[in-house]
Amino acid sequence: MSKQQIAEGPLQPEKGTTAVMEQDSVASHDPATIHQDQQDAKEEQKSRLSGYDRETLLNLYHQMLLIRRFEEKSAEAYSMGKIGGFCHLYIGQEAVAVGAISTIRQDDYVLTSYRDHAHAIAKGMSPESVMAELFGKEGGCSHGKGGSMHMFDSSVNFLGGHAIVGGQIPLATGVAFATKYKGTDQVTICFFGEAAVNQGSFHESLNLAQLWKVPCIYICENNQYGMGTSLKRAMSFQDIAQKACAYEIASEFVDGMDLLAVREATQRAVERARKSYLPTLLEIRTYRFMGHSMSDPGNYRTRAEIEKYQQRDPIKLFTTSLKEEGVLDDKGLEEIDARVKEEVERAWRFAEESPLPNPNELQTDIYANPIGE
Ligand SMILES: Cc1ncc(C[n+]2csc(CCOP(=O)(O)OP(=O)(O)O)c2C)c(N)n1
Ligand SMILES: [Mg+2]
Repeated sequence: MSKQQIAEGPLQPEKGTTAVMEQDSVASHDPATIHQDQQDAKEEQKSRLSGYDRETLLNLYHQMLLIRRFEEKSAEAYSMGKIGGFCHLYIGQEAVAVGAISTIRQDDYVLTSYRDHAHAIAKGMSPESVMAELFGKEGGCSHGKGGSMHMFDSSVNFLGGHAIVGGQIPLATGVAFATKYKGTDQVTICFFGEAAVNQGSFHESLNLAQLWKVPCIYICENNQYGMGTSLKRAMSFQDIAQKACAYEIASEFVDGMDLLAVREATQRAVERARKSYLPTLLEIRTYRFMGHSMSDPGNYRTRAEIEKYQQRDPIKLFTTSLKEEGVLDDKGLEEIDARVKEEVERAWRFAEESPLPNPNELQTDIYANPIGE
């Protein structure tokens, strides 16, 4: 990638950094194709490992596993009636939040959609405060009044958790503008799903981001579905990264099942934002293994399709790469597994034991005056 391109405009997908998962098609469910695809993904990831020290790799692995087990425990809590309202799980997409957020500093900003538990934890919020929020308890990050879709913690610059599709995109653009205005070198990462790309707020934000040169990294987590509607049925032109051309913004396609590919693409974008105040659009192709939310019957896709992507499970892929390259053996894996289990149990206990919010607190932390006052 030339400096010229970075400074001036849109990038074409780079070879070697852009192992793009094909959009789904029935033909690609063939077991031989799946096997080959798996082998290629593993070899590509292994070729990246040498650039990392062991501690960094183990931290990344630990975070992905923590988020996976946290989400599994949340599903259990939901089915036991401990969590009310909506609950959107992130299982299958862990490499995106962990890979991207691991490249930024604590004083950088992150905003995301309602599928937000993973981003909150990856940005530094404790599993306790996230689980207690899910349980609607006082110990939650929003004192139990936000719930699953409204994780928020300004002390780690995690600015939500937004339920309106695409609503966080102009907010993130404004946050990035503010940091530039103040003369800091902070960057902002804005995550959103591919269905948000059809919203005007996406296009308006990208237009201003390039016009005003704001240090914002727009990460489209393309999991191929917006609720039960596939991307193909909702978007006339589906190469989302290429939409950046309309605004002369740099962009890349990234394989979202490869943690290290996500990390490296985000690193390039962060550098561009921090040093040159330039935005980037990353289209990260991924897949959610669970339904849209806990109440989704999931009858819009086949089991074969889900199983195909499960073969590319980002955690399984990373585990195999680490083992085959001798970074971690079975004993090491078991140790991390046990540590993660204990962390998630602790979060559950904390949420259980935390009191319900005091009814007197109903009107604190709200912007509008109650009706009649
Ligand atoms: C403005 C708006 N329109 C519709 C909805 C209802 N809705 C909730 S989630 C969703 C799909 C979003 O899909 P995507 O952006 O791909 O994110 P994903 O759920 O796949 O992470 C829709 C249409 C909403 N919350 N906000
Ligand atoms: Mg989606």
